[in-house]
Formats: sequence, structure tokens, C-alpha cells
Amino acid sequence: MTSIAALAALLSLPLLAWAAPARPAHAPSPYAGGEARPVKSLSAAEIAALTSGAGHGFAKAAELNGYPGPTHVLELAERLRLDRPQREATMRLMAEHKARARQIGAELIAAEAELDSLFARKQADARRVEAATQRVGLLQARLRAEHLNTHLAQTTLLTGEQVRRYAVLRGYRPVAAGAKGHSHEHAQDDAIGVPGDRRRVSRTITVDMNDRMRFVPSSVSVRQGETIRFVVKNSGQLKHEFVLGTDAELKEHYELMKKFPEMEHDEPNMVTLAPGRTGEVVWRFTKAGRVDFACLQPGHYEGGMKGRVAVAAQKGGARP
Ligand SMILES: [Cu+2]
Repeated sequence: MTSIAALAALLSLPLLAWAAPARPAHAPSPYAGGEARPVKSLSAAEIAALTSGAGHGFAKAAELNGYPGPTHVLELAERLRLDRPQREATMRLMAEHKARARQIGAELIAAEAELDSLFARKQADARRVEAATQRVGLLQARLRAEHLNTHLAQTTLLTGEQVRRYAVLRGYRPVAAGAKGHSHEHAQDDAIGVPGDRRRVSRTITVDMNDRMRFVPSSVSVRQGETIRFVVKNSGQLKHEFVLGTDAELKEHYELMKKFPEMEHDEPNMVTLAPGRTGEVVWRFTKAGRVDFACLQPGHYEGGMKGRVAVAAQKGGARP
């Protein structure tokens, strides 16, 4: 009874008195600082992304419904077993897509600047605002379509098997009926293992990255079937990354990074870290043997920023 009485007393207090932290009478607007931007509605990062033709989630409807995009297909080229014509066609698609996306991105920035200047010059009226926002909306739609259509085109370049494999390698769970079993079966034949389940981590291994282009430790031992949580720390002053792969994959990926330096670069088997940052890769090692890791930042790979994971065979053969 006493606790109920205490609760009742508590509830009768004016809630706001303790729910709201002390704040200045005139809190600054969350937009404060934005008034100094050249285009008020776009941040520097948004302008950079539009200028470089970056995806920025425009293609989610395709990507997450089983339509792969060229960036990640190229990153996974080795593991998807792309043949030479597929590789070449994908490179072409990527280059053409980037060119179009950059063009539309530039037009979109210009349209936002136009809208901005209506207000900056105090020349905004309902008619002009209507026209300027329509133009912005149209270009946003075009850009989104450009990304989505590129995923459509990419999918026609792949086999059904490669499309399924892509989903597994990207860490997506199978959604379609009948896909059950596939991810398992393909996961097993993957050379380096599969994205790990955070709830089933067997061990945590800490890896440090430094500006002497070294991983510490650079050699790690695990057992087949183990799910390892790599806690990766960048203790240098440069950007570094930890990417798991076969030696051949890492080499190829590094060449790709040199060719498309602005490439978005994010997969379950890697983490890219700014100086001082810490990140994680959760990975399940399904095959005995050797898995390599490397930093694919320009010059780092060649500078010897590499390491290896020795995967010891599990007694009695592979357990699923
Ligand atoms: Cu590095």
C-alpha cells in the first residue's frame, strides 16, 4: 500500500517540473548555423554527395528487394564469381550511372540555390516558390529513378544465383518464400565466412590500426564455426580500415578503390574508421584455412597494412 501511495504522490506532481531539463528561456533553433550555408537547405556533406553522384539511400527500394547495385557488385566481384564480360559490363554501367547521377546532382544543387535566392533576394512569392519547388522535386525524382534503374540494369547482368549470393554476402536475410535453405547452403561455400550474428558471438578480438601501416595484432587464430567480434580501433591520425577477404579479393578491391575513390565502401566484412574512432566487424568463420585482412586506403595496402586469420579446422569436420 505504501508504495502505491508513494506512486500516487509522485504522479500528482506537476510532471513537467522534473521531466524537462533546465533550458535557457530562448533555446537556439536546431537550424542555427545553417544561415551561413551557401544553399540553406543543403549541408556541405549533402552537396558533396550530390556532386560525387553518391547513392545516399536512393536505391533502397531496389537494394532491399533483391536488386543489386553496381558498387557493391564490384566490391564483391570475386565472391560473386563474375566472369569477365559481367565485370566489364558492370564497370561500364557504374561509370555511366555515376556520370548521369553527377549531372542530375549538379542540376539539383542549382535548383536548390535558385529557390534559396528567391528568399535571399526577397523576391519570393507563392507563384515563384511553387515553380522552384516543383523543379527541385522533379530533379529529386529523376535522381532517385537514376539510382533505382541502375539496380534494375545491374540485375539483368547477373544470374539468379549471383543475385541470391549477393543478398547473403550483404547480410540480408532471405525474404522470399523458397529462399530458405539457400542462404545456408551458399554461406557454407563462401571462402571467408559469413556476416556473424551479434547474439552468437563466441569471442571478442581487439585489433589496433596505426599510421605505421600496421595492424596489431597482424595475426589472429580462430576455430572454424566461431563468431568473432572484432573491435577495431584507429589509433592513428589517418583514416584506416579493416577489411576481411581472400588475398585475391583484397587485391582486386584495392584496385577498384583506386579507380573509383569516391566509392561508397561499406560491407559487413569491413569497417572504415576516422582517426581515434573504434568500430566493429562481427564475422563467422565457416571454413578452415586462411582469411586475410587489409586496409584498402590508398597507399596503405601497398605499405603492408595487412594481416591474417588462421582458421583451425573443427574436430569431426565442419559443423553448420
Ligand atoms: Cu590504413
